Amino acid sequence: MAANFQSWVSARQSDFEEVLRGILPRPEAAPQRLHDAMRYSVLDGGKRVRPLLAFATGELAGADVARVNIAAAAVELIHAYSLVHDDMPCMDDDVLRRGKPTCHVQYDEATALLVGDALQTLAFQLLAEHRLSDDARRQLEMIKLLAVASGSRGMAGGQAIDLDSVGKKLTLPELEFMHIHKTGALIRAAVLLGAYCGSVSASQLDKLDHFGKLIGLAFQVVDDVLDCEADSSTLGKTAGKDAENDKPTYVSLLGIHGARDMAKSLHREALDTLAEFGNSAQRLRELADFIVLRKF
Ligand code: GRG
Repeated sequence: MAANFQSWVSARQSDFEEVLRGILPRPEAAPQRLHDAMRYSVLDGGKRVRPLLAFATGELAGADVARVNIAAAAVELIHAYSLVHDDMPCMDDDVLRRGKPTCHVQYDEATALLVGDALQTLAFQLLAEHRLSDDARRQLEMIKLLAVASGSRGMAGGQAIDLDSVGKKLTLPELEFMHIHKTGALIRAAVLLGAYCGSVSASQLDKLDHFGKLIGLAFQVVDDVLDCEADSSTLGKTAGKDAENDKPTYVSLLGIHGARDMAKSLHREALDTLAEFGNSAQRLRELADFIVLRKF
């Protein structure tokens, strides 16, 4: 990672951590256990890939960083809720997340369920109570965008297909459909929300949307490869779960080399969609490189 990019990432991550600390309910406020568990599940962990994408498109679109902070926080809260629920016994039943015991292990199942519910509603509260665009209709579009990306036509729908696919053989288009929804929809939303906080033309928005779709899929292909190749301490979550759960993945369908090749070609295509942006898309290019070349 180039030094300049590394310092941009570190600065954005540490500023964003403070933003999240300020947004989440204070741990001493009632109900304390729920608030404590919400903070446990969101703070001090995660790569913050989705917020970083929103910051990069926000910079490209000349957005006010205070606005992007709120949009990025909304996406990250939805992401954190999805991880808490995904780890529960009724779904993936996992004990390790971000290098710590999962929420239901550290607290209890009912609390984990409520943490997810409360993080999700807090995300939409943020989008409704802060001004994110000078155009009120644009702000409503942003709320709808995140709702669709998170709901049954987005992440929750992808998760439903995922749960249903255990032990089944999916074709490549079926696997792609699942992941475009389960993982890709929120990544795409992060890219677009950052841009919506600023100003871009309709054709630039189309290009960013396409970039978000490609890099969201690349993220998942790499996730499948890492699940096979990396160990649990590097990942901060249990490695090898996909094979253990007999889940169809890019690796089970294409083999490790095929999956790596697919990630490379999605990466190339994603970079191509940014060609017209010149230097203003440099951070997005670097994030695309990070997403594809990451080791955790
Ligand atoms: C429960 C509605 C609902 C959805 C869950 C996102 C998801 C859907 C499940 C997570 C399971 C999983 C491992 C998905 C693969 C890709 C993914 C989202 C990985 C985790 O994201 P990272 O690597 O995590 O960005 P950090 O911890 O860095 O934020």
